[in-house]
Amino acid sequence: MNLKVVLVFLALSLITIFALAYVLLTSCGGSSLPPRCPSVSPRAQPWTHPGQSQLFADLSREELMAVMSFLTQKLGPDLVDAAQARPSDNCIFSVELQLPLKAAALAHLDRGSPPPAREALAIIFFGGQPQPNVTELVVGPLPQPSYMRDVTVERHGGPLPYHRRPMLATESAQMWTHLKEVEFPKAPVFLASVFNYNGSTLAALHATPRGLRSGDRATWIALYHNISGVGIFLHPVGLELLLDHRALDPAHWAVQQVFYLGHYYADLGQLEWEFKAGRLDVVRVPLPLPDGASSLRSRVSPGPLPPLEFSPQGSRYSVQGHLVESFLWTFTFGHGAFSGMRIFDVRFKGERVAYEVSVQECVSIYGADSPKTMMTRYLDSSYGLGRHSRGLVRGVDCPYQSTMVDTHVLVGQGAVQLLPGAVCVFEEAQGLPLRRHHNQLQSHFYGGLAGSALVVRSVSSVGNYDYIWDFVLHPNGALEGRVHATGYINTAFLSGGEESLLFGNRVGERVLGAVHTHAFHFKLDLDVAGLKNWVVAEDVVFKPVAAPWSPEHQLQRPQLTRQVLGREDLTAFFLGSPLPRYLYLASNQTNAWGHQRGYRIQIHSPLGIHMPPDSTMERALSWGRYQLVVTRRKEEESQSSSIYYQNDIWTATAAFADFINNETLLGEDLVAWVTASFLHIPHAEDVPNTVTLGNRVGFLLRPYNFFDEDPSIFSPGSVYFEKGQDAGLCSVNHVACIPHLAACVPDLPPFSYQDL
Ligand SMILES: [Cu+2]
Repeated sequence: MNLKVVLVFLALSLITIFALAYVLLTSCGGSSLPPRCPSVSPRAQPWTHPGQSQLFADLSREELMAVMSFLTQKLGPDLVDAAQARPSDNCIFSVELQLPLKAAALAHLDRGSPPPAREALAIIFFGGQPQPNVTELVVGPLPQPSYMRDVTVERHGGPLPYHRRPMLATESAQMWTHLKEVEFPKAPVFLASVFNYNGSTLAALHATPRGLRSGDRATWIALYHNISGVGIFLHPVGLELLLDHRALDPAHWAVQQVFYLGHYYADLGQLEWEFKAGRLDVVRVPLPLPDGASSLRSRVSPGPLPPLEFSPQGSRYSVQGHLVESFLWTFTFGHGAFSGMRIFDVRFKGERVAYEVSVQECVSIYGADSPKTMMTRYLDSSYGLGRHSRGLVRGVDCPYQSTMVDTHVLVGQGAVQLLPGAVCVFEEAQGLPLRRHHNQLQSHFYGGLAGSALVVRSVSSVGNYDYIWDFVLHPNGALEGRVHATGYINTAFLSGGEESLLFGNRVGERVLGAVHTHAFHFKLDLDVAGLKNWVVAEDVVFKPVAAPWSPEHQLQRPQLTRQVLGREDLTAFFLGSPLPRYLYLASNQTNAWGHQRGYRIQIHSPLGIHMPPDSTMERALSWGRYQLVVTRRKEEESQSSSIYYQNDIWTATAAFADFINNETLLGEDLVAWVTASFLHIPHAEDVPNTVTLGNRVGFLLRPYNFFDEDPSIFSPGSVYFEKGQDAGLCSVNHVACIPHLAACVPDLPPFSYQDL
């Protein structure tokens, strides 16, 4: 053996020793830690399939920018960025997706026709024209627009007068400037000594509508103490001003009246004068403390972590662009910038159940003894339910491992705004069996399925309130829509009289939690086994019957009533009128048992008056008259509310009530419209925030003879074992595998947040 061979042999031995030592060391280290679970927090993937339908996806940043540059070119050089626009300027107020016509969308989805042109709807404020107006333009085709079409008259029956326009941030800022620079200097002593006003410690909240008749733009503005880090909503100081801001030149704006502690004054100058003369009763309101009752800062140090949900074997859904797919469901989600959350082309096991399920409007109506609060009827679509969908917080707003999806909006400013993490998609473990049975009669067995559902969620933070919108898809084919209200309540100054308590509870030293209603309107464009559907109502009546085997005895026997509701007037169920306990949309297809395949509509909403019919504002909110209406679907009846109603609530140009004109519903494409609402009498426990628990309403769409049996029996998570079997064996009972399959460390994404 020569030296060369010995050296090679030695070198190989050393390498082997090091390799063995490395393997031993790493495997020891590895055995002390369970392995990482497969990646279980799918990131939203971009749209990559060129053939895949993108019909309902919100406009991308690139598309929004393309529309902006096209319009900027077409509409001329005097366009101003909406973020800087004065009322007398021309500006592009908003750009969002123009939904395709349903016939064209279905031709593409179901029959392979080319997709309809992707289009945008742009709303233009023409404050600089001789006849100031709002104009709606459809712009297309995207991504390279070449045409625009004025749709204002076809949609609104005529031109849109300028006073109906939603507020720009600049107008609101200019109103505050007017108060600070023109009005407040009239009462420096009063403001400083009664409210500790130092130039920054007051902030404004507006009542809407802005006036008492069409054409008005005069807003009651209430003042609240403003301290950094604390919601202003719980700190009214009792002073309210009525500012007329109808003139396009802010130099002509003027405060018309001032309200303080139950009395009305011409302006702040009069208050100052009476205060200095010692003739004014005042209530001095100290500045709130940064960590006082209205603060959301934690009052204790963090304790052990709450329970955490995770999917040990990886997620059971995927998100690509706006398309969500699970082993049972597929749908596309989106946001109307104003109307809010919506889902389209919802399919269970490949079969379409709904074409569109969407939020339409979110209203709250207030009462109190101050002018600002008694005037308030917020129509939140005007502010923008989609536009105000702000970043969700992992682990609080959505389960920690949710898929967070960014959206883009273009409203009230010329630049595209990114809303990071505005939507989350997750699978919700419900902690409740969807079904179970423990059998003890004759044979002994157990069968069950843990409840879990696929959820898409966004939260609209509109002013004081936060509305949590969920569409929830269950493994038995049921589809749920629900909204929870949380956030700060709106309050009024408690002026002291017993009468104040007619309008709510006292929730602070001088704070009235003002009574209000929350009402939500949903559109359910169901396609139950095809487009041709019927409305069927079923219930039960008790009929006396002589017992056949003993005719001298009478039984009260329940029997079914079944009625096809063939016209719109029969399917408009007023609030408070009894709704058939079973109401469903049926197809002319039948299931294996010969029954019409159907989907049942259940509404979860307490009953109560919405708005008296003789109110001049009622027509604009006429959807709230009804718990449920089924109408024939029409493109020109695509939305039940309008962003122009908030600032002209007396002129409902396309009132929902007019959709109901007794048309036939037999074998037509049908839309169900659902109102869900609740009364809120704020109480001590609404401070600092209203809790979601109990403040939830919504609807449920459930299969009714749609299938031949409960489809959840095919769920891969079903559990069955019987007497004599060892339920602890993984081969017998899937749940017994959990300690092995889930013996891994959750692969949690790092926490980040970019929306403050
Ligand atoms: Cu409330």
